[in-house]
Amino acid sequence: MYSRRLDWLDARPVVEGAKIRYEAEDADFARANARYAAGGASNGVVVGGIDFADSRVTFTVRVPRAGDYRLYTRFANGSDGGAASHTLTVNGVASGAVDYPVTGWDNWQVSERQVTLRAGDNLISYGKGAHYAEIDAIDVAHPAH
Ligand SMILES: [Ca+2]
Repeated sequence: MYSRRLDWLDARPVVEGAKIRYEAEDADFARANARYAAGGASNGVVVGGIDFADSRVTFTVRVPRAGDYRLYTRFANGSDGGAASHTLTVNGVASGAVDYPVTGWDNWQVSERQVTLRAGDNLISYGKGAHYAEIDAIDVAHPAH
């Protein structure tokens, strides 16, 4: 039986709990670069080179209402140094990190955490943390009630 509530985002229905994908290569990135023909990647393209203090990958994520959302980051970490991370900034506020175990390059896995978003547009920005990782895409899930 279909029993999930529908929410509305602009004129579109959104199923609560459903993941909405945002490709990293479609995000606004600086001091980082799109890498094409990335094996196994969503849409075949990822963003890498997030290697500098001023590197940023910023997603505009639009949600129907304020609340806690699940943030799934598709990443690969082939760092020799071990576990990697990106700093996370949500709407200009430092919001901890996204952690990435070593997977090897082009082995795309998902790192999951929670973020608090406001109704409408949100800026979710990744910056360099420990070691190095590439981002393929993020998925944002609307909370189920
Ligand atoms: Ca991608």
